Amino acid sequence: MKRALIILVGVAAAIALYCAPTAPKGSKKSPAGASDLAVAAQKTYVAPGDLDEFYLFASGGHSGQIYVYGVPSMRHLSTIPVYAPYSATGYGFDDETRAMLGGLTWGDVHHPALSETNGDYDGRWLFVNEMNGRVARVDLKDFKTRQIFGPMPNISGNHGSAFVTPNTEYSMVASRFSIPIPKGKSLPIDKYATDYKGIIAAVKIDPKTGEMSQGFEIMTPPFDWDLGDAGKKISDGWMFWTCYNSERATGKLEVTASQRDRDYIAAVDWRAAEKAIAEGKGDLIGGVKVIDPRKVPGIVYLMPCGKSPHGVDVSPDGKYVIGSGKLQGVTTVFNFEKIQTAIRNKDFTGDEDGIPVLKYEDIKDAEVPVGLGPLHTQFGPDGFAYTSLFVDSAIAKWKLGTWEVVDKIPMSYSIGHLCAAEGDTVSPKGKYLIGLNKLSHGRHLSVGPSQPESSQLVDISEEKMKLLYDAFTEPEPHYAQMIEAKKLHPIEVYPKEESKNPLAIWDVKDAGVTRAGSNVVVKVVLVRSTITPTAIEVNQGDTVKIAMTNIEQTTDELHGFGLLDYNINIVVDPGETKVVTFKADKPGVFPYYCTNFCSALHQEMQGYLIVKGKS
Ligand code: K7E
Ligand code: CUA
Repeated sequence: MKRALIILVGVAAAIALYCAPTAPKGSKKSPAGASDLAVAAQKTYVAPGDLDEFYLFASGGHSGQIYVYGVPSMRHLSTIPVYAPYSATGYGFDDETRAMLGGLTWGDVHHPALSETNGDYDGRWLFVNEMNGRVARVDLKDFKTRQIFGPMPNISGNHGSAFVTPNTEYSMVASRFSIPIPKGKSLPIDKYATDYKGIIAAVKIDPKTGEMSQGFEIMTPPFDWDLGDAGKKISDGWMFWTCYNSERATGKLEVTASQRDRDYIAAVDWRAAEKAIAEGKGDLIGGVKVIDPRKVPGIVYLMPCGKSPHGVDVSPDGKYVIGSGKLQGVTTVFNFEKIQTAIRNKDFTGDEDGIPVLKYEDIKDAEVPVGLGPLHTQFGPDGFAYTSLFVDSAIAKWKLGTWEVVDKIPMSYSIGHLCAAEGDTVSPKGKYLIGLNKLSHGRHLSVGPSQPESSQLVDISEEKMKLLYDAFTEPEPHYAQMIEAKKLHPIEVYPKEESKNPLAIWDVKDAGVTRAGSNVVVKVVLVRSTITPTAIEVNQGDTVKIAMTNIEQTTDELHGFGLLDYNINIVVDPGETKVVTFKADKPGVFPYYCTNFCSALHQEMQGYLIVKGKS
């Protein structure tokens, strides 16, 4: 802060001296920095009609959504609704997406995870967790949420996910909150240390379709599991998660859960867990097979780590596991081979409910003096690591192997996660790094008390990191994934030949109402510039199912169906069919109209639902 002030004062003086007549009021430009600003502008300028080099998929936190940006322009391209209704795309209004949301209308999204093949992003799916025990899959063919799996049994506060393994075998999950299991059982809080349980779990992913299903669960002491990362290359087959509150405390955790000097990183041999489950070694709890490490040893180990760690990150070669106490001034580099040796030699200092504890000194390679408040680490292509420092509000760049800190750049302000181009894969792309900051105050036009978050684009192509751009993003940017744009090939139209919905129709001649008792099915065609039929008559009390097909096969020709007073808002992409079912319980005449501006006669695209009263 002090340094920022000094710079500001210096800059103000420079403006006054040299460019008072030309600099816009409040400009922070200085003649000395001008060339840098010009370079930064050039590096981030994507000319009209040109395309960005990377996609950024950013967590939308408790908005429940994923935001898509182009990098380096940092332009917001689209919002992918996942856990909350989104009227812009009609998400959560039609039968299918409403069923997927399952009655919940919010989710707290934390960690998006792109699917991987051999540890590299393959551009097929994006998985993302939310706190209410769920993981969702977005298909990157059409950028649509296709599955929401969960809420999973026994898991409360699904923070430690949706990290995928190097060949997308699993999306890994860990509970932040411990509860008595199965869910639904209640026990007094003074039983917390002994009878409440944490859970580590794996969601199985079908390699062809991406469909998720229940994998396995492992019971743990009531630690608060925080974040994870899958091993890769030599550490493939292992999964790592940090935890705080190894004190098993309750109440004011900022005090009670900070008693010990160290918490843990769990090292989980997930192939061994898979095998144990296949051999029938799990206990059925809450409808799922759960491994109790007391009965099934050899699956989980605990690595002591600085107090209350947050992120844990595995280097691209899989050799190093990096994690640290979030109030420390150093980050610890653990050596995977040393971890394996210690496990083989049974070099343990004790156990936690049957889970062996390794010796810190035996498994660590280095403590890197990155600065205060290390949270998360990402990687470049050249052996450099980048660690976010919350307390210092900065990013530290350091070298793997020599453990030398070579550069630091301030972040405005209070960085949490950071995201480098493919920076958590086996082959990071370098070039860009984005600081996902918690505070933005004073760096944008004020928008009142609800301030946006700030995401700052940093150039990492040279020795020194350079700030390129400030972008302002929706809450809450916990984590993001940046992938080369050339890896994605989204479709822009659903081809008519692939239409599978039995209620789809492709000719206005087939549109109309059919009735079976009080069940009414309405087949609707949406095409420029008519909604056919233009009037629908039903009786009060009917169950009405409207199936609408947008028969356009042209990019960008979306149509909407807004039905006033019935809270129905559907958007149908070209070639898509959407179905909405509702009870026509209100008599009267209700206009429906196209909500997406589609043609010169868009305004004419309207009709009437007539609900005849009972008497
Ligand atoms: Cu915000 Cu990964 Cu949920 Cu760190 S988490 S900052
Ligand atoms: Cu269709 Cu506007």
